[in-house]
Amino acid sequence: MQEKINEIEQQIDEAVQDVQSSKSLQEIKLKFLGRTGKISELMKNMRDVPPEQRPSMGKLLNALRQWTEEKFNAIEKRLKDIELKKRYSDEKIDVTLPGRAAADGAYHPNTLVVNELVSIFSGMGFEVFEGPEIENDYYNFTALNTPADHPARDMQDTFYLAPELLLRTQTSAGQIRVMENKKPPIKILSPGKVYRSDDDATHSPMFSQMEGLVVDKGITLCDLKGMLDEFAKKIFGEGVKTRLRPSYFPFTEPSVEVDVSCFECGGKGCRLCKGTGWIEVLGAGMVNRRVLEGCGIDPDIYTGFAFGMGVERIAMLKYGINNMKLLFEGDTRFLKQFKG
Ligand code: 2U9
Repeated sequence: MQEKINEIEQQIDEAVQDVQSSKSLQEIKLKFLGRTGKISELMKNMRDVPPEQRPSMGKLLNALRQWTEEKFNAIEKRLKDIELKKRYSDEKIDVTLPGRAAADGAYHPNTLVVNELVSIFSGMGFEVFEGPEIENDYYNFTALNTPADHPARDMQDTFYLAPELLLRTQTSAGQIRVMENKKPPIKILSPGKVYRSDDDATHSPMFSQMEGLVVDKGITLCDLKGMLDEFAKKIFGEGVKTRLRPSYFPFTEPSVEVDVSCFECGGKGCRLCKGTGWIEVLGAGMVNRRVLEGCGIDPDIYTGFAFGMGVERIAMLKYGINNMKLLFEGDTRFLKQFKG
């Protein structure tokens, strides 16, 4: 038996001589200490040993097992230390390197303008109302005093989805629903996308509008002018004045176009205002009495004013953007210039 033990000890010494990793050590360990390993086999053979020899044999085998376990443990510890050191050096990170900054986004100029407009008009008591982008003919045209033979209904201007269904051409369509459902006083602001079959250097088939509507007893054009003065100062600067020029819209009567004095040259005339000292920014007017009537509001008791503007136009003026297409292309080189 002693011979066998010596032989196994020698085999173990040889097997672990060149072991390089704790994984291969584990494989060697199994060969000797595993359930079917050499030492375990010897232990199983104890059954065949005469009873009087068992205690001394058992001692020898236990000593062999202990010697083997200690040997493997010592080698395993040494290999694990080496492996850990290697991992530390392989996975070393230089904590003094400057951090990689997270790329932060920027608001689109349209969003900046919409947020500013909502803030200005909320401050004046307007509530935001958003209607649907798919409208029917009644809300988009008929209720806005735009009869069936009106050129604005032309297939060339409007995207029809079905004979009665279309992409709204103005956000006023939604405001009709408010007037149908709510008694004055009404004071609402309607931001949103609108669609027109138009596509050239200054028109896009989809653009953003901001419309407002005020209906109450005794509302006059003076109220409109006063509110516009306030609005112009807030969005373009304190020194800015407004002027109204007569115009025509089917849904307002009288209708006006609103200019602001040029905030670039102070009104003396420059490239921005094309030498006129004035810049057109929006359309407005007193709500046509037929529109009020159609919504069940008595125009002899109530009057109202309404206004509408193109958000892209305001953004271009405010930020000096000379090409409208930049607002639709999503080019990050352009967009990142608007970081707050
Ligand atoms: C209701 C009744 C009337 C909204 C108005 C304008 C004048 C106007 C244009 C500006 C540039 C549209 O984006 S644009 O092409 N809009 O000039 N909009 S009055 O009038 C209304 C609104 C709601 C019930």
